[in-house]
Amino acid sequence: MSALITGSVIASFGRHLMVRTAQGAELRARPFGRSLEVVCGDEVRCRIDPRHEEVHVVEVLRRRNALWRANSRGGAEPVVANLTRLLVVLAPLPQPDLFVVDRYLCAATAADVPAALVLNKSDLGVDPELAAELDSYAAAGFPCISCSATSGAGIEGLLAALTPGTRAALVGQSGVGKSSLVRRLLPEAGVAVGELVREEEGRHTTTAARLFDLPQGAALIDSPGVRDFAPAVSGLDERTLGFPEVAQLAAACRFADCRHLREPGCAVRAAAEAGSWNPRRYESYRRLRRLYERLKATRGR
Ligand SMILES: Nc1nc2c(ncn2[C@@H]2O[C@H](COP(=O)(O)OP(=O)(O)O)[C@@H](O)[C@H]2O)c(=O)[nH]1
Ligand SMILES: [Mg+2]
Ligand SMILES: [Zn+2]
Repeated sequence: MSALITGSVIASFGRHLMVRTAQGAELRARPFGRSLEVVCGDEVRCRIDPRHEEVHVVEVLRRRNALWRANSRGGAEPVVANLTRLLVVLAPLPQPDLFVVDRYLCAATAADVPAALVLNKSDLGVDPELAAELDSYAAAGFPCISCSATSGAGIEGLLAALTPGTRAALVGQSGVGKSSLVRRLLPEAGVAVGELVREEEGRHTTTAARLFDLPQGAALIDSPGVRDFAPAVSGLDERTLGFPEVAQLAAACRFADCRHLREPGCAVRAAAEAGSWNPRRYESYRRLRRLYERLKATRGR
């Protein structure tokens, strides 16, 4: 017989995991069985097989929450678990895809995790158009921390958000500076996932994330850059899809089941047309609505 131990998953790359035990040992592990989905941030129970020197995760303890994304079949896949905050990172360069930002925010709302934006590379300057978009986000309840991993400007604002006990995940497009921010906050961090990556060579993997403990008692999860992201259908509020502005405006729609597209008397569409709600955010809502209906249909098949 082998012992069962509990630990935290501090790195995940596909089915390659790093588990930290309560004693602080870091063990390479794999999920036991095909159906067990384990992600960075999970609390797990492991079985150590001393003969084969293998560690198997046999159980994922109940998650407080998780960021769920939709896969191509319309199903839900966890990305990271047990967060207290989602930080969606963007930068003047690469050109921000705000529709991706929006969809991350919707996933955070679905998970009931407070989200904020981090505008990195502030040293490159922020054009008025992007500044106006950031104002819209702030009005919707998503404040923005502006900083530069390179120059260090504004880093104290990011640190202030990482109070003791916080567990925040950095997500966003590749190249926005997520890993650079971790390195700025924790210069000795390096790229510890490298080891896990090599083993997986030649295989298709979709998940890689790494948790770092910060000296002030917060933890930061760095995640791989994405080109696109869609929140899982199952967790989204059918009415609002996770847009706080829709939640607020929809009270004045003529129909209780308004989808805020072509319906007569739609207060959401009216607000976007009048410009009292950012029309780009409304367009984002419409796109997510189309995706939502498509994924739901796929899932139902
Ligand atoms: N100008 C500028 N470049 C940055 C800043 N932060 C990161 N970069 C650069 O952006 C590129 C991508 O950074 P990286 O941390 O790998 O992005 P990630 O894909 O989001 O993890 C690198 O070439 C960094 O040197 C910043 O604050 N200002
Ligand atoms: Mg990175
Ligand atoms: Zn409506």
